[in-house]
Amino acid sequence: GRLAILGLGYIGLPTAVAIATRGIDVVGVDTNTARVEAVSRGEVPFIEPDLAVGVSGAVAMGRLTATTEIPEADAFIIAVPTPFNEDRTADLSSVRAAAERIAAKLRPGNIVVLESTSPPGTTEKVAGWIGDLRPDLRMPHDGDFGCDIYVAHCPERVLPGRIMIEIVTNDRVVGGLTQRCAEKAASIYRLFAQGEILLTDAASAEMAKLVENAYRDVNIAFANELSMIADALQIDVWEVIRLANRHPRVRILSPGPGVGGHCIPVDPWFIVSAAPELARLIRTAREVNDQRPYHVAEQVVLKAKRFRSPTIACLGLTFKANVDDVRESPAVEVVSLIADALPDTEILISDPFVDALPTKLSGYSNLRLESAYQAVERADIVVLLVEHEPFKAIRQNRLGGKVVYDTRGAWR
Ligand code: SAJ
Repeated sequence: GRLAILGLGYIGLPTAVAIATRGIDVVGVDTNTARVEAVSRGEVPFIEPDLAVGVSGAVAMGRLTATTEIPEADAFIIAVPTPFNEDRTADLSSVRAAAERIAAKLRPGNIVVLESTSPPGTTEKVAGWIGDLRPDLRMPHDGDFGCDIYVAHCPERVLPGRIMIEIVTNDRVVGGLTQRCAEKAASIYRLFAQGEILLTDAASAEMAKLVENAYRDVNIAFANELSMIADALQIDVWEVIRLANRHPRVRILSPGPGVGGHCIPVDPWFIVSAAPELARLIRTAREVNDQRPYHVAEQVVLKAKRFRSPTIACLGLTFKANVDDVRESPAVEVVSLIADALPDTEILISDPFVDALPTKLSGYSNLRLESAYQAVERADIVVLLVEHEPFKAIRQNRLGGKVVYDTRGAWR
């Protein structure tokens, strides 16, 4: 058998490796030629533990190839991004383009799985888009007498930084447009998933994925709100959380400078736009978390006002610890807000996972990337934005005499 995966990103590439490693021929398809060339050479275009060795191995064995063209295959997995539009509805253009490109190559018996996080009803739409282009094929919605193409949703749910582990160990939800579609799609995941495979309908699978991320968002918002309340009451939020978490049924997450990544800040909006009147808590959580960078930047500016010409060190730029991903990073947002508010203040930025300033920060003349050592050494104010492992190891005596703002509670 041969499997095609559309999208060689954080989900598509690890999935390709997981399946290729099981002895299946996998063709990775991406519209980005640079990425296709990198993968063809056995290289990984981003940092993720254990992925590099997986890709180079799978390519060397000849099990994984990459191309910009859709091949013929027995099964197709769509793992392209689903960003959101200005009005916070899902932008399905990449999913649609992928479905339409697959359509031309489909043969009876093929399986199409959507892995991209999508609003309820998207899997149905995928089948519709394909059906429109291929009236010769019976699609799942065409009736009760079986179909030629099996369409299902199997949302990815791996955690960046732990993708190669979780892709194998996580339970998987497989939602089919029909029961048979779910069973067919499940057969792909049985190849490599060691967790349980849970069969359901497509809309439930779509919703389950959104709910997982909304759940986390709401819980982080709870912690972030607590942090602001505690600050106002001059109580140490970390101490409060540490104590409350000793209750057998309480598990409060950590406050931070905001919620980043391309999933948690986006997915809850798909629920809000599906049920705007009802999704009140979910919407508010989003707003609380989106507001966090402003609050953190404001606190830093207040601290800076105590100095005549302070130097500020901002440690961390990525969206969370120990990854190299700066997209939708609240740390980047905080830095740009501080730089806007204090245009004459020297701001030293350090991040062991980042070697150039992200575009959003490249226009400021008062920003500079530095080693953590230099940044801390020279700063009057040290702001910890991401609890990267090397930052946690910074010795407390090096922070002595400086104003320290630890947004992650890592130096407690
Ligand atoms: N964060 C906090 N406090 C916390 C936990 C996280 O401020 O206590 C922040 C992080 O710093 C980061 C953001 O939240 O900015 C999100 O980080 P994360 O580690 O919670 O999640 P992601 O975005 O890396 O991955 C999530 C995961 N979803 C859940 O845990 C429910 C992952 O399993 C999903 O596959 C992924 O989204 C996705 O792609 O949807």
